[in-house]
Amino acid sequence: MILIKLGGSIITNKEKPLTPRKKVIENIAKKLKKINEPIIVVHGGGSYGHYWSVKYDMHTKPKKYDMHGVAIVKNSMIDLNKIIVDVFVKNKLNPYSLPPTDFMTGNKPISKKIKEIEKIAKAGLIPVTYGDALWYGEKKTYILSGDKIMTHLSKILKPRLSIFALNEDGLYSDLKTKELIQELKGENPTISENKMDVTGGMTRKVEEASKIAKFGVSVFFVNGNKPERIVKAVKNRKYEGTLFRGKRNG
Ligand code: IP8
Repeated sequence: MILIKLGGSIITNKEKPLTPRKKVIENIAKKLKKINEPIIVVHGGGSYGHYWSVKYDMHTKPKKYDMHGVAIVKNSMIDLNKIIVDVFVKNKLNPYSLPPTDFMTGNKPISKKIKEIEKIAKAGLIPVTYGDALWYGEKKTYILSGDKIMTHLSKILKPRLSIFALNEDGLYSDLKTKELIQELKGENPTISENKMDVTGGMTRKVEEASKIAKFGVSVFFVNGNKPERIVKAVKNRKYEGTLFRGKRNG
């Protein structure tokens, strides 16, 4: 079982509201066809969900946000999910769209439902879920990041690998020279911040990747613009990206 998160900055143009990067999604779909293992796909919000979350001042903390904002964010994520699922179908993949309401209650994952997602993947469908605006309870809602979903799924399903497809080659030790960190062994890199992500951009990804590695699951950060790198990572070929090696005892 392989988990793949398609970051919002890879599937959309983050500079331009509501702009999908269809060609990139298509290139990724073509490469996913080469993976002969069950996969689950999670995608981010990019210039869909994040654009509206910023406009309506919605964040990951459960609060009484503007309900119209909730409706609009949710609707925009359905639109983006539909674009991805359409591209997958056109490329002869078998996506099975699942909003996170299917396996989350409040901010907790429902273990039984998540185990069912694994069965769906093993039967030959590709469950596709995404970061979303979610009901929390007591008139509160919150933004659930796709990165957090990766952590929930990794904890319960212990996939062979969790991959984050980014708009970068991986993590850089130096932003100017773009020198790539090939492997992280528990140390926490310093990340420069990104302003438009309500869920925390790269900092959040590194945080979730470190948690996932602690469950004993290896995590790869790879460049989604070069989707053959996803296939290489899966097939244990020489990888290009950043590896967080899975460790059971911290
Ligand atoms: O881009 C957040 O998902 P992420 C989705 O994976 C929304 O953090 C609705 C902003």
